[in-house]
Amino acid sequence: MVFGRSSRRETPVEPVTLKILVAGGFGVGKTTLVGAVSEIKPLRTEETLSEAGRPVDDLEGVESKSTTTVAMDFGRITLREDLVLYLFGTPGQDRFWFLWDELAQGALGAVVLADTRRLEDSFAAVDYFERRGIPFTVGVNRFDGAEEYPEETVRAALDLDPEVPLLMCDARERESVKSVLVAVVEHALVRSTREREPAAT
Ligand SMILES: Nc1nc2c(ncn2[C@@H]2O[C@H](COP(=O)(O)OP(=O)(O)O)[C@@H](O)[C@H]2O)c(=O)[nH]1
Ligand SMILES: [Mg+2]
Repeated sequence: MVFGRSSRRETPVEPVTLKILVAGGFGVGKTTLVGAVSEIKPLRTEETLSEAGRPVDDLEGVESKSTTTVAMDFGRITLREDLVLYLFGTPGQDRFWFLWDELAQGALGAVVLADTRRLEDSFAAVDYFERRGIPFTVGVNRFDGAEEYPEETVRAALDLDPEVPLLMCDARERESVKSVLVAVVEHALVRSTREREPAAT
């Protein structure tokens, strides 16, 4: 059998794989987001909230939540045949902060999820990525019954740089989550291109 050029074209292209972090306060929808888009069964490390954890895990506003992510959520989504994202949900509680630096290694960018009823719970995540220069996009997860605020109000409350994308989203909806992830990738690529350009004289 003779192998011509055509057979070479059939060789599958190795996709580019990028690592994206999913952060934000406790109960903001990180596990839901990863589960909504992941093509593999999301690997979750949920632990039933124990009595011991109750005074620490602030459940106000998330009363129906009975499990908590102890280590992380992990999922995968193919955005295009040549572009695969690996999603890592960061643990929401302050007592697991020591895992963040480990998770952040090699990340292209991040999604910071926010709940307008408890915006302050996402301040720490915004600070974290700003301080480390990791490009991020804010996804405002719309919860039923949560008041809707204009984008500018949310931006001001989170003290976001004008260049940081902010999108309204629903962490339960695949297409909605995909739009947020595309925004993260685009924002990170624009920023890295700009950083590589020689400074104008
Ligand atoms: N109404 C509504 N509920 C949501 C949404 N996203 C998450 N939830 C619910 O909010 C709770 C906390 O979500 P979870 O993903 O566990 O939050 P995490 O702590 O950030 O991982 C769960 O009961 C979810 O079903 C959303 O967009 N809308
Ligand atoms: Mg979770």
